[in-house]
Amino acid sequence: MMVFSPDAKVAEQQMHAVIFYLTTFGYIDGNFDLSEKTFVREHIKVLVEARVDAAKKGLEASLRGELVNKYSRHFNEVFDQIDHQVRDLFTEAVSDGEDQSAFVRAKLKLRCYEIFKGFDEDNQRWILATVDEFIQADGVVHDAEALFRRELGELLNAEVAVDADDLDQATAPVAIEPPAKIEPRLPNHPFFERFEHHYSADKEVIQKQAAADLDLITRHMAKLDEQRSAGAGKLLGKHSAADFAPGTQLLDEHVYVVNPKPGQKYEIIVLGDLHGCYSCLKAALLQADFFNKVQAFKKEPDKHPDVKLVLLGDYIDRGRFSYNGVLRTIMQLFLSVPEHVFALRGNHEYYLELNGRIYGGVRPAEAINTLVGYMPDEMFASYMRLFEALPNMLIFDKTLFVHAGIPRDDTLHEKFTDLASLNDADIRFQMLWSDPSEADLIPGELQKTSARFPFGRLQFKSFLSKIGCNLMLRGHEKIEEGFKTVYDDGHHVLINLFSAGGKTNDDLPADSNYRNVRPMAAVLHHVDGETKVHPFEIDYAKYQDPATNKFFAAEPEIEHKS
Ligand SMILES: [Mn+2]
Repeated sequence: MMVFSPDAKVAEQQMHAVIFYLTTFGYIDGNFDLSEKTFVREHIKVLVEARVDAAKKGLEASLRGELVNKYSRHFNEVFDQIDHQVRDLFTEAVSDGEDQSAFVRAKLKLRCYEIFKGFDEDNQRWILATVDEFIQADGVVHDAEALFRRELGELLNAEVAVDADDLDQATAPVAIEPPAKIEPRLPNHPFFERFEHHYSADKEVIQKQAAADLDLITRHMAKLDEQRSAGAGKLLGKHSAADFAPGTQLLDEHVYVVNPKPGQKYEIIVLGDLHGCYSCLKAALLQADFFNKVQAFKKEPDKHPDVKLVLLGDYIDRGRFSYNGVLRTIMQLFLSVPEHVFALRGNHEYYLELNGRIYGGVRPAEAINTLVGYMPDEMFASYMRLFEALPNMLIFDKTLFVHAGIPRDDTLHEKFTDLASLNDADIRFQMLWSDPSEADLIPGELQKTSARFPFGRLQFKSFLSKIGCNLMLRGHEKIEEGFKTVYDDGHHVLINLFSAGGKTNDDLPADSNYRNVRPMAAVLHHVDGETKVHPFEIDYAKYQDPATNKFFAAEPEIEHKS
C-alpha cells in the first residue's frame, strides 16, 4: 500500500502525480470511459482514506468520514482539471501526416517522465508501485496498458547526457521587467488603412485583390533574395554573432545574424504567434510606436535607438484575418523598412503540394480552407513559395529568436558543426516544432515520438552555448499568460511569448480557446551586451472598432472555415 509523505506539500504533489498517472492509463487504451472514471474516483477515495488514517490514527468515525469526504471532493476536482488538460491535448495542432493519438500518447509519456524526474528515489519507486497496483486492480491488464507501462519503465531508466564542455557558465546579463500597460502615442496610423479590406466573394473582385497580394509576395521574395545574395556563405566556420565585425547584419540562406555596434542602443520589438489576430499586430505596433521610432532613427541615427521588429511566425490560421490582415501587413512592413523587420517562419507557414494541389501542413488550416473555391488556386502555390523563402531565425548578439525550439540531440550530433549548420533542412524543421520540458534531459526515444517533440533544460543550455547565445525568445506554445520565463538559471534564459488571443477579440471565432490567452508582446532594450526585457499587454480591444480598424466597418463576405 502507498505511503504518503508527512509533509503536506509533498503529499499533495504525490496525489496530483498519482491522479495524472491514473488518468493517463485511463486514456491509453483509446477512450477513457465512465466505468474507468468511476474506478479512478473510487481509487482516489481509497488513497484519501489511507492518507487520513496514516496522519490521524484512531479518529472518531464521523470525523474521519468528514475528512475523507472533504479531501475526496478536493481531489475529484483535481482529477476533473487533469482530465480536462488531457482532453485538451487532443485539440492541439499536429503536423500533417501525424496521428493525433500518437501525439497525445507522446505528450502523456512526457508528462509522466517529467513528474517522475521531479521526485526523489523513494517517491519514484512509490509511484510506479501505485500504477502497477492500479492497472491490475480490475483483474485484467490490457495490452495497451502493459505496453505503455513497459515503455515508460525503459524511458525512466534511459541514460541521457549532454557534453559538459558546452555548458558555458558565463552569467547572462538579462533583466526581465514585470508586464506593463502601454498606451499608443497615436490611436491610428495611415500606414494601415490602405490594406484593411475583406476579401470579396465576387470572382472578379477577389482576382484583383489576389493580384495585389501576389505582387507583395513577389517583391517580398525578391527583397529576401537580395539580402541572401549579400550574405551567402558567411556563416561557414562561424560560431557566434561575435565572430562578425561589429555592426554586421546579414542573412545567409535562412539565418539572420546581427552583431550590434558598440555604444549603439537597440530597441527590439518582439511578437509571438499572431494567428490571424490583426488587431493584436496593429495594437502592438502602435503601442511600441514602431513607425515613429524607425523614422527618428533614420533621420538621426546617432541620437536614437536602432529599432528592430522581430516576428516569431505563425501569422495564419485560427483567427479570421490571416492572409489579408496579418500576412499582408507584415509583407508591407518588411518592404517599407527591410533593415528593421525580421519576419520569421512558424510551423503554420508550411504548405505541401500533392498531385498539383496545395494543402496546409498543420490541421486545421483555416486560412486555406476558408478561401478554397474563392481565391485563384495558384495563389496557394505562391503562399507556399513565400513560406519556403521565409528565414527561420535571427541571432542578435547573444539572443536567439526562433518560432519554437532547438533540434533533437541525435540530429545535432550528426549535423551540427558551426552556424552554417543551422541552415540544414532537418534542423530548421525541428526548430519550427519543439517545446521545452520541465525535465533536465529528454531521452532520444521521447524526442523521436512526434514532430512536436520536447527538449530539456540542459539540452537547451548546451545548444545555446554551441551558438554563442544565452537568451532565447520563442512563441509556438499557447500560454494563457502570454509571456512566460520558462528557464532562468542566471546563465541561460528562455522566454515564451504569445501575441494572439483576448477574451473579447472578435478577430477570433467566438468559440476559439485562443480567447483564454492574454496576448502579450515585448520590447528588448539592448546596449553593449546588456539586455532588458519589457513585456507589455497588447491592447487589441482598441482595434475592434470601425473608427480604428476598417475590417470592422463591414461583415466579411466569405465565411471563416475550420
Ligand atoms: Mn506554432
